[in-house]
Amino acid sequence: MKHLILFSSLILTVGCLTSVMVVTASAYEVVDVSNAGAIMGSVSVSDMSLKDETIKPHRNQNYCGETLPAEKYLVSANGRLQNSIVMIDGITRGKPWNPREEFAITNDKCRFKPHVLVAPKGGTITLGNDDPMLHNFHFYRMLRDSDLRPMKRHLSNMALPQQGQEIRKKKILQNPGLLSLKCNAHFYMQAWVWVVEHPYAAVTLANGTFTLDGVPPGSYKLRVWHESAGEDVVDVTVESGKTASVHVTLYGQRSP
Ligand SMILES: [Cu+2]
Repeated sequence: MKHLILFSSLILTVGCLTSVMVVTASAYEVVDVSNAGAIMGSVSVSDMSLKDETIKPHRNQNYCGETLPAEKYLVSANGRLQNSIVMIDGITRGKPWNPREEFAITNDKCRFKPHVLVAPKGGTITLGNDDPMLHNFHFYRMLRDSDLRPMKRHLSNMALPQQGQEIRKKKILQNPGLLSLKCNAHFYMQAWVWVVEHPYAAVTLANGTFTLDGVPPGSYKLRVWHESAGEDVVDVTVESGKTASVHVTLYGQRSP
């Protein structure tokens, strides 16, 4: 693969596991950004023939439908990718943000909504079930083994058997990095949460575009990740009062 990816600026090795954690030298600091610039752009996939999978649920079809979109490849007509995560790696100073922000993920007709989320370390996430059937929220922390092969480790598992049920959780967002969310009752249900330590992260829209504003002038590494199309890191320079344009093409498969 073009880019052998390290998820973080510093890899922590614990035993034989390499943890997917971004470690910064200090906590995020809010500074004056009156001289800020912005980064705007898009994420594309190189192989425009890639199509999303269609899932045939093995249970609860009467409520959830005979078929469901896997949402693994949501590609616009011009090859741009929805649900890519774009973030500045390792930035420690910048615009105000609220790390105590609250987020929600719900079950809706056997799909997690939203499918991809960025959320601040230290925030609170509300897990909800809108369906009249049991779902569970099984979070895994995404890791690399000693050969940098992807693997995952159980983080938390909560069952929500009743429609309308909600659970507020802080523990889920305690550490930075990528989380995978599965439902054990419906094998195809999948969502992703990237826990971040700064406000410079976004999920691409249906047209594959993103905007990061209020960025202090400087040179940065911009990380782009997509669950099926892989990952890349590109250089970007932000100048005061200007918008840097970044267009990233991913190569249609997950990074090694
Ligand atoms: Cu489920």
